[in-house]
Amino acid sequence: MRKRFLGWVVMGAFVGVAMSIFMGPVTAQTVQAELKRIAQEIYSVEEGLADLELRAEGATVPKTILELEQKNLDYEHRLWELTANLIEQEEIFFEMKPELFRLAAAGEAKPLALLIALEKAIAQAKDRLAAAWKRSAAVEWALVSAKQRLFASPAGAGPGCCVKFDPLPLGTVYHVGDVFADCARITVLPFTWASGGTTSAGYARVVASAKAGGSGHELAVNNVNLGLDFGQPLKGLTLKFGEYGGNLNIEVNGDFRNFENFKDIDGKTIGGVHVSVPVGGYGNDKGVLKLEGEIDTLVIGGQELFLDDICPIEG
Ligand SMILES: [Ca+2]
Ligand SMILES: [Ca+2]
Repeated sequence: MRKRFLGWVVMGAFVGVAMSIFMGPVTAQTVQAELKRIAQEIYSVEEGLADLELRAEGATVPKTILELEQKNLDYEHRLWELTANLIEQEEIFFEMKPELFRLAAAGEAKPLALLIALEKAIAQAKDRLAAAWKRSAAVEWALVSAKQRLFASPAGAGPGCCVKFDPLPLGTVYHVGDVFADCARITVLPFTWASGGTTSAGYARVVASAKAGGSGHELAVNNVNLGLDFGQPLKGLTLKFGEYGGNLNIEVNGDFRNFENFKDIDGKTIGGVHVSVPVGGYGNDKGVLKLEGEIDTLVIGGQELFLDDICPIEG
């Protein structure tokens, strides 16, 4: 009697499950549709991450790096949510499985097709999830490289090291906020016009135009300043310039000057450092700038300025 009763209960349960699978509020088809939606969302997250990876590879500014890190974190949160959604659907599907198995074993085509389709949908969603997480990791690696580039100790720093711009790829353009290293760490900064107004719209470009009087590559400085950090205070430095128009900026140890031609600062003391211009400096010419005295910080820039061979004075 007990056995028979149990049989009815089991049978009733089967009917109930069968009802819910094909007709109830949560059907296998609902699960299938939900899995499809989850997979599509994961795919769009992965696309967003692919875009993020490209941007991370080109990141040069701390602000951008932090923004990209925040975006990556947002995408990670979304992936966790989608993972939770996926597991939830998997659990609902798991409840249906015994009945689908039974119906499939009984030779019914539709439950078998559903069973296989749902298993496939889950596997595909997991594949996509794995690809998206891998992409998120790739963003992370690209950001690690960006930070290493940003904070690299200046290449070749040390005695006898000059900024020659020769190792920098020809045509590279740097904007305000960019940092690059060639012997010194060089930060691109806003420029102040003769009027006193400032601009952050300028750039510096690696060229080979032989306008500064050095050799190989030189830097064309167009309405930006360059902050030069040799990693230690200097006893002075010399640099070669070509100055073909507009005004110039120099700031030595925090002492800022805005002037027309290098000759204007010849013989002056700026930030406790003696300035001389032994060659050129009259505007529209090549020349040499010499700074003698302890330099802790140095910023220099112009409008149509070319720089090469920025060399610390040794000894
Ligand atoms: Ca050079
Ligand atoms: Ca000038």
